Amino acid sequence: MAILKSGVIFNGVDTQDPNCWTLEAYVARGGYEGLKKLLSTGMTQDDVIAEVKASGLRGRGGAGFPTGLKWSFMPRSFPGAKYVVCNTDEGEPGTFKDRDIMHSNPHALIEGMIIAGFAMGAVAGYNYVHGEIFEDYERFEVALDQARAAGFLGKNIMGSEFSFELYAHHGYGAYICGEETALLESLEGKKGQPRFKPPFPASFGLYGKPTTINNTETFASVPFIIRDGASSFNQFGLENNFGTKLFSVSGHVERPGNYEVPLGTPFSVLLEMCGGMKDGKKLKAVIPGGSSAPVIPADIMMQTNMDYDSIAKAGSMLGSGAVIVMDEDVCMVKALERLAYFYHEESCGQCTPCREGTGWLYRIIHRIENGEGRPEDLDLLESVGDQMAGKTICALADAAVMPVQGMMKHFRDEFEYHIEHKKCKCNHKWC
Ligand code: L3W
Ligand code: SF4
Repeated sequence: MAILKSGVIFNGVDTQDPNCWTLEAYVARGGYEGLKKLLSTGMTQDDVIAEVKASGLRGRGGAGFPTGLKWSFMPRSFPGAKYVVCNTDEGEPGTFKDRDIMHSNPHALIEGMIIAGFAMGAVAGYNYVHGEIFEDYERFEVALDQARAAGFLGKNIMGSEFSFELYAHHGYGAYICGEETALLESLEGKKGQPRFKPPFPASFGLYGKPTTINNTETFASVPFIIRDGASSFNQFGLENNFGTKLFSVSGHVERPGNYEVPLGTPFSVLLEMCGGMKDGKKLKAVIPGGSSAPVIPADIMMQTNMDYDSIAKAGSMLGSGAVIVMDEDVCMVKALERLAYFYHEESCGQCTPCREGTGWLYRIIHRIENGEGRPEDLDLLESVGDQMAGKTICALADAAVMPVQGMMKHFRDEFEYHIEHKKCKCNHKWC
């Protein structure tokens, strides 16, 4: 898997070295210097949060919420336990960056969580790992042991007054457990179903205590910010979109993989880094931020930069940074059928519009794909989507509707062709 050795998270990491993930290798490239700095220079909780705020780091799990602001929501003088939780429930179709962080640089995540624990006065942290990630979960456990043995975790960390423990928790592979409150339910040993928000986890989180949940990539960016300062982080990216971002590029490119580039990098440059289009085919469209993000046609995408604001302007979202590249041979009806099936399968079922709506979306698209579509089906898709979006407990229903809306906006003609001719416009032998 290709990872650029530059930027914030993979800076200096030789991913070809089988020992690049060890404590020794991490320390040799400046690891745990951020933690040492804050403990030895007398930085306060407010100082750390101010530095993270100044960096402009935004949540890398999908929503892009400002990290420093989220940390500042945690009550200061709460009498009981507070927690930090890492969301490594990486399950969004197209996303495979967080497991790579655990694979090649797990101590960056551990150090980031320790710093977060310090900043928010948490007694413990939990890393919730997707149930289908096995080897990297085990590696993370070993990295935790290494950090503990070196005195970076546990009581009186590095001889200071600060104590913090960190645990890994293996999920069972349900996509919905990547939704932060479903994750908390699952961590508590219950069925992983989202809670109503508010209250947000900052006031009512794990075991009802104040909790901050961030994505793996978000935590792994923090050691760099504390060690080198917010201004160093600001050298990457642009206003409102600072830092580097890991993009999981999949689909029809020559070299799929994770690429860490500054936010604001033109998509055309990212595509070039991936070796261009596979077999010299033409680019048809791109899903720029994981399966929930609306598709963007090639002509718009080639003019778009990879940052939160530019992708939003192009009518989609950066999400978790999963870039799905589709060539001229892709049948959009088939592609959407696959996505609709995923959301139907993964709905937790507690809200009627999502439980029933995801099923209806799938069944309508499935019959169009199978040459049994009716002329009124496209309006029906729209109307089902309208009954779902914004009407449920969590964002999964919206996530199921957005890809449909994107396809209808840009590739409606392919769906109309399927309905009228009862077959695919592209006429490929596999359609
Ligand atoms: C306190 C307030 N806290 C917001 C917190 C909130 C959450 C964060 C963002 O994610 C995205 C979606 C997909 N007081 C607060 C507050 N917060 N207001 O800020 O919250 P929100 O509601 O904007 O977003 P969200 O529901 O947490 C939705 C993406 O997540 N997604 C899939 C992601 C998949 C992966 C993966 O597989 N690796 O990350 C699916 O929905 O992009 O936009 O922490 O508590 N007033
Ligand atoms: Fe469950 Fe869907 Fe409701 Fe989310 S929107 S809580 S996944 S039924």
